[in-house]
Amino acid sequence: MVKPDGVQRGLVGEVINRIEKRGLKIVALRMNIISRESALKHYAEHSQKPFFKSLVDFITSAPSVSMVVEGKNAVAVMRAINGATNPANAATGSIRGDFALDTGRNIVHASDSPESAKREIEIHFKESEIAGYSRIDETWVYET
Ligand code: IDP
Ligand code: MG
Repeated sequence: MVKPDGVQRGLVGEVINRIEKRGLKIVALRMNIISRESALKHYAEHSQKPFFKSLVDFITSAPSVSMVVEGKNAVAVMRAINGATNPANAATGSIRGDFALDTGRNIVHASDSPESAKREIEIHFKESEIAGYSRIDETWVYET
């Protein structure tokens, strides 16, 4: 997900570019203002944290771009593309390491396990909004 700060800072294309060029496949994509109900579910694991209210307020404050991304080791690779949660610790070359300074304005979200990916996808997308397709470069990305 490109969070509202990423959208406002004109970084949607930059994020998508990095995902596509890595060889991962975007199979669903939407811009919208996330509902409070969805945001509360999405960040439920953080409901007892002191930053929870400001996080939910922020994520619902303006449009964000949600995506479903597939590919080999997609969860681990997406988290590496994004970089560490606190941008001060994020490697240069990652999105947060290149474009962010503050944990509360860290531009992107990615699921932290296949199980959380499944849970989060169900919050944000209907089955019919997810496209199954082959990318023409797949044999050049994956050894078969
Ligand atoms: P992640 O986005 O790298 O998975 P999580 O620990 O799951 O990081 O936290 C979710 C989001 O909550 C972070 O991306 C960040 O925007 C926000 N957050 C996490 N920790 C803090 C904090 O200590 N202060 C303010 N916001 C935080
Ligand atoms: Mg997380």
